[in-house]
Amino acid sequence: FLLDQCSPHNHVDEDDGFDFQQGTKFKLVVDEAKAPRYLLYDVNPGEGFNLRRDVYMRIAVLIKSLNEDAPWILVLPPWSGIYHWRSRDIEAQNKIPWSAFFDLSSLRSFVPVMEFEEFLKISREPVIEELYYLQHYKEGWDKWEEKMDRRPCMHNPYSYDSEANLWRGWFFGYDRAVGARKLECLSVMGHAGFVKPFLLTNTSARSVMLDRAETLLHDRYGDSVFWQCRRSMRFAKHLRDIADNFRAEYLDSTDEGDKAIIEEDWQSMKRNHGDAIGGPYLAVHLRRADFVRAREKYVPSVKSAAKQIKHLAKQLNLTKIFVATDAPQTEYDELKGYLTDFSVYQFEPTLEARAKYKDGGVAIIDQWICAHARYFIGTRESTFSFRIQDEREILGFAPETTFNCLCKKKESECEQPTRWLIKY
Ligand code: GFB
Repeated sequence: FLLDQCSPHNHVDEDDGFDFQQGTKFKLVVDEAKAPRYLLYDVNPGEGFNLRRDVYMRIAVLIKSLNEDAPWILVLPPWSGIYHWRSRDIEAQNKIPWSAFFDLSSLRSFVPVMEFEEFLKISREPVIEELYYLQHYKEGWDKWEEKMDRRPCMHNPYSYDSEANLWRGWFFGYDRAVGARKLECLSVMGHAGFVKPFLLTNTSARSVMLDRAETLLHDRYGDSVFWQCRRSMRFAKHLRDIADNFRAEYLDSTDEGDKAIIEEDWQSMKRNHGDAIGGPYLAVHLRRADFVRAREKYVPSVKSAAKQIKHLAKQLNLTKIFVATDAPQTEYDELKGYLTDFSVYQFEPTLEARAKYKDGGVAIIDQWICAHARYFIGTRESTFSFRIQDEREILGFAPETTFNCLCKKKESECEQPTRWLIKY
């Protein structure tokens, strides 16, 4: 049983609150009959930051629904071994808590969440009771229907440690410091909410982990609950502050001037399209690196991207261009070389800043700057660009300034992003 603090009666105690980041106190309310259960999850190891944010939303919406019946807490998977976070000149980027990137009190006003370290602290032993490895159906499918079955594992990255009687595996980079008591593979085809009855009735384990949680789909992509969850995913204040200072210093962009004021509480922030006008710059998200190969059909050459950017900046009468990119320096220099008529900016952190905020923090700073531009153009099919688009919806930009992507070639038109408009 995981909760040491469990007492026989309802119990709310300031002093028993666990200390989270920035002095936030988490009040643990324990009712023995209804002691909370813990849901953990992980995602396919190769996936990037913004795809992982998307999976968080699927699971957070599931947690919200579970809490209508019984108290469940979402244990946030630490950030470890993320494929794209490769800066070699800083310390290994492992076991990073969510508070490094997100405002936890804001997440908590949607659903109860806790860091994995907090979960370990309140656990008697570093053990997850039940682990379900989600997989597709071996035989594939002809007709889509929601279903779930216990099946032999088609691929099993865990191994059994018979001395400890535990399943060992990656566990967010904690490896052998953590184990699972039981492991099963579940073939599943369905929305995240579909596993709710299973969690409520087929298992009574105090802690349950779903690995390969990206197998589950969004319950209702784009509805008002989806947007509540998305609005609650505020970036950590220390990262927003850095981006805001950069905007003010180089891009003549302030919240007041841009008509993009942030309310303290996301729940009271409601904007109409066109309320925000943004700072006087064009922001571009130019996804390169592995995307050049993975999305060869869509990603333009640097030269072609420059042509499109130039054309757009002229059309919009904007002289400043902010570029967020994962391109190597040589490609960025090439791009700048084509844009000599404009002032081109990139957020270039010092080594010290990168060591402190990590590649993930720098990516967030880039996203936040892009979110405040008068006009944004991103890379087709990149979830990094999608998350900037959502941010602009939350701030109240006109959709035509947001849902734009570069085409393979300047000369050919291409499909533009779906306009997933905010719903309150
Ligand atoms: O965020 P993400 O899932 O977006 O993964 P995609 C891309 C990662 O690359 C980001 C870095 O999380 C950043 O770490 N990155 C990309 C950037 N663009 C920028 C940028 O403008 N600025 C900074 N600072 N960093 C999918 C991946 O990526 O692409 C999949 O999730 C796979 O795993 C696929 O790799 C090909 O949706 O673009």
